[in-house]
Amino acid sequence: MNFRPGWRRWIQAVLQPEPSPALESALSHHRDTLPVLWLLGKTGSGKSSLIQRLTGDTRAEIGNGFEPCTQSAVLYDHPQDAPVMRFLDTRGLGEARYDPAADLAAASGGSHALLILTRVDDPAQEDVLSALRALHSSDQELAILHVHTALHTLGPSELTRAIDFNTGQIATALHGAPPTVAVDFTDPDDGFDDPDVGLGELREAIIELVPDLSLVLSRIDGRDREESLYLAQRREIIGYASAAAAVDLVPAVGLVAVPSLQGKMLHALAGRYDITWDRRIATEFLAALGSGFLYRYVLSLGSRQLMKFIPVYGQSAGAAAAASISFASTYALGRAACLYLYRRKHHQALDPETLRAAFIEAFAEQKRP
Ligand SMILES: Nc1nc2c(ncn2[C@@H]2O[C@H](COP(=O)(O)OP(=O)(O)O)[C@@H](O)[C@H]2O)c(=O)[nH]1
Ligand SMILES: [Mg+2]
Repeated sequence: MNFRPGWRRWIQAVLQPEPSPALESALSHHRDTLPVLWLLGKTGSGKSSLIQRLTGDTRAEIGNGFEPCTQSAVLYDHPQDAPVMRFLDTRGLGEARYDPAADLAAASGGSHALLILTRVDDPAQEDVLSALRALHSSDQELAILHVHTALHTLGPSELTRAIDFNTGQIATALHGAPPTVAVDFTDPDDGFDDPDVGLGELREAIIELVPDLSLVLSRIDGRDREESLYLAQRREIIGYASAAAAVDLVPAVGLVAVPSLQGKMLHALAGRYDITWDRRIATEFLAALGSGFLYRYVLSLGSRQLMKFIPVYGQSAGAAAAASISFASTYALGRAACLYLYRRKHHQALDPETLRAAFIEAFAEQKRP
């Protein structure tokens, strides 16, 4: 006998997420509100490399996961299945017959920040400059960062001059000097001490432009192997959590949308640990947390009394969504699942107290001071 209202339906939706057109449409709307970083630079300036280093995702190089946006611009969701941000890669700049008008219109409308990429060994930036002049005269308000790439291609004596030259050209076109960072993303086989020169500064500069991205771009090192593996899944967990918070605001989507997303997340996470998420494992995981615990933290309306522990997911998700219990509970469920899956994969025991502690720590983690 179970006296907890909604429990059975919640469990059912977690165990067997149902495809729903209303959910899909809410998710697609949510995607459209995510922060977009627009990359503008000539072909070969390092746009794909930059996406790859920021996301750790090799798809950027291969070209999978791109969704055509205009004839030459592509949108790239990261992480692919539960995105927290999008990149708009305008390709073809600097190539013959490329007309940037459509890309400029698409990019300047929906972007939260513009990253201009120039190679230090390439002073011929006329195509970038004319795009920027067009942007300037369109009166678009856009946060801008100028990224100098391929540092090691010049020796120290030429480097400063080259950087100053490109910095000056860009500032003139924009009628103002944007902040700059310099990077060198080299192939580890190239033998440089640091194949990711400037990556930390780049992350910081982007967070400065788009504070919403601090939760996803900040780098945290794991204290042990288990935590490092969890941190590798964290962006995807945040993606599901913010999607859950967003769909929670859409009454028509119904009460099963959030548990369906939570179920999908658990399924996806299990795959990352090479574990097949089936009914038996799911039930075992939920049983380890305990129905009373889950009821209190995940599904009870009364859990809204825990609001003071709720993380705030930036401005873009909207104040109401940020205040949603759905974000915190989905996030914490993801964290607990990673611990559970890790221990299971390595045939290590896990007592319910430790599992619940991981859940509660994640739940409280984002609490603002
Ligand atoms: N040395 C160096 N090479 C880079 C850097 N960024 C990109 N490259 C190389 O330049 C080439 C073009 O880079 P890619 O990221 O595909 O440029 P995209 O056309 O703007 O997407 C590739 O061979 C990269 O390995 C960099 O910062 N330093
Ligand atoms: Mg590219």
